[in-house]
Amino acid sequence: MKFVVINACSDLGLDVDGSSKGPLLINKKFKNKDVITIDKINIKKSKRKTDFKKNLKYVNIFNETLYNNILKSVNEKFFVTIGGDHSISIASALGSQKINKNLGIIWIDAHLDYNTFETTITGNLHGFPLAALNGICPNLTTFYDGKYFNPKNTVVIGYRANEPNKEKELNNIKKMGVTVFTSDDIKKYGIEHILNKAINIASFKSNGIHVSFDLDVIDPFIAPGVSIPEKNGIDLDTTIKLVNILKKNIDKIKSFDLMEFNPDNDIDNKTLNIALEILKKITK
Ligand SMILES: [Mn+2]
Repeated sequence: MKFVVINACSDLGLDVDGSSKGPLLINKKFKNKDVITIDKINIKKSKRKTDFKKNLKYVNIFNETLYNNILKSVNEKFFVTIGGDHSISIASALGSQKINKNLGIIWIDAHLDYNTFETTITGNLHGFPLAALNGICPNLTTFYDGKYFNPKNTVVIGYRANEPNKEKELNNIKKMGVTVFTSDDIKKYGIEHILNKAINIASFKSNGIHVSFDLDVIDPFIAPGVSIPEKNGIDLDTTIKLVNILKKNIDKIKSFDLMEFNPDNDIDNKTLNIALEILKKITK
């Protein structure tokens, strides 16, 4: 199929380095003639424990650039955004929303990414994007003047409640009406059941779906090359099934993110190879 690839080279969304190098490594092996690269912003990034808005200004500058490039270059073509940390998906998803209007979203991730400045305990903005996409974090969407994603069409798949102090984030996401399927739900009911439900929810009365895939949804034993690994992730077989089901529904999917590949933490190119496999399946 015809598609545009966007390399989004930023790791400003967290105090761990490395994910900004992900896109170009993937792109060496995943070639396409239609490629846009948004370069890393070279600043000394904030990693201070007491900074609860880490690199906010530069995350916004990066996302505004990415968003404008999407509006300028993508038109109505299917596009794949390769990260980079997950704060980048604020721009890719809103770009797709602006183009396609009234999209639902499926957020495949070990984390909820639903923090706000009221709930964050790290100040790492890669933990905020889904909240921003539902419109409750306006400081991260200053460049955007369109409709946000409706929480009723918003689904998280693969969350595990490993982290401490997550009650507020979890309360917010439930209060907003987002559907959350955990990693345990997938193990209990099977990925076919869960993902088909998610597709129905995200596409209900919408014009299509933006899918955001965070590689940390996969068990770190299989895909160690991420910045914030969480144990009890999905296995390889489930990952392949998941991607095959997405492909089967590709007519509904308008855009796709592959996020959080961190080559610094990868072992024997395990994660790189899975990332390539996912991209090939989605775009073939
Ligand atoms: Mn994420």
